[in-house]
Amino acid sequence: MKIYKTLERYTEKPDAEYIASGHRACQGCAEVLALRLAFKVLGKNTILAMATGCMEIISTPLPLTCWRLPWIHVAFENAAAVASGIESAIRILRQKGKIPDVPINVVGIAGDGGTSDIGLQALSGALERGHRMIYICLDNEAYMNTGIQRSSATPYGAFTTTSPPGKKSIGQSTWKKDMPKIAAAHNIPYVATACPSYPFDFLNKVKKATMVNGPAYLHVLSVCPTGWRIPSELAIEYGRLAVRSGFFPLYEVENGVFRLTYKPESLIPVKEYMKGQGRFRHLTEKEITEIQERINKEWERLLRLCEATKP
Ligand SMILES: Cc1ncc(C[n+]2csc(CCOP(=O)(O)OP(=O)(O)O)c2C)c(N)n1
Ligand code: SF4
Repeated sequence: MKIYKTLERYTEKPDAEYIASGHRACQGCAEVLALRLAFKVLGKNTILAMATGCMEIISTPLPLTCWRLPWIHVAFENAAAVASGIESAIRILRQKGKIPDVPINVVGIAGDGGTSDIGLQALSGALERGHRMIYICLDNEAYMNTGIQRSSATPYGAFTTTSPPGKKSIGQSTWKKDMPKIAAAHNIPYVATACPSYPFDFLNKVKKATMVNGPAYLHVLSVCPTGWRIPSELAIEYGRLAVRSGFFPLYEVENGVFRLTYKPESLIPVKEYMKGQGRFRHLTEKEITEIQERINKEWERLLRLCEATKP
């Protein structure tokens, strides 16, 4: 599918907003921007199952909600299980002729904690069963709404309140869990990484996710100025730096075929991405070099995967 540079190509109603203004996201939150864009493509025939995370907290403080869609609260661990149940129910009701046969997008959403830690089991089950649903992981790289605790998606070396750097600690001491590749290992029809700093690439991937017959997994890097300790007006810029440095490559896996959807001519040094972020402020040159070496290796590995799976 070609990447078009107009919103009209992806949605019949570019001006429609499914997240009303007045929600409580922090200034500059790229996570809520990602949702706003995604739902323009998903449209009104969408049912959303959302796990506890920033996006639930900011969008549905009881008794208020900013969602203009059917939305169901789920526990931290089971967004995928609830979405898969909704999908099954719709299928049966259709078979029985109890609801009209119109396309409905069933979407499960959770943060990186709700996905790569506590929701992984439910997600793996739903992907393995082949439900026709879209799962969106909003990866802000920590448990942000409960006070910036580390998750398994927190990058190596980052400060969080549960991975504080000090004389004997570098900060987060494990490397970021590779969730997109874990999803891809389920051999589902569509997996993609995305970032709202590249909005048309992101819209294209959401559109593709609506078109596949089976599960689609979207892993969205969602810059969080509050947790990353950056000025709120720089969220989009940091998303770009993450992609251009190879820290967060943009790629998709369609029926097992890996493809980079944005290939920088050359990668910028990861230091350019890390240097302005308070969460990495304590790192030494030696540690940043170690991170650079790891990124170089993973980038090479991704290029090899793209080459090896070329049809
Ligand atoms: C079983 C369970 N454990 C812990 C919690 C408390 N809790 C709610 S949200 C959350 C962190 C969510 O982090 P993430 O999924 O990364 O979303 P974010 O807030 O970063 O958007 C935690 C620990 C809970 N609700 N249920
Ligand atoms: S803490 Fe981060 S992800 Fe959560 S609402 Fe604020 S900016 Fe967005």
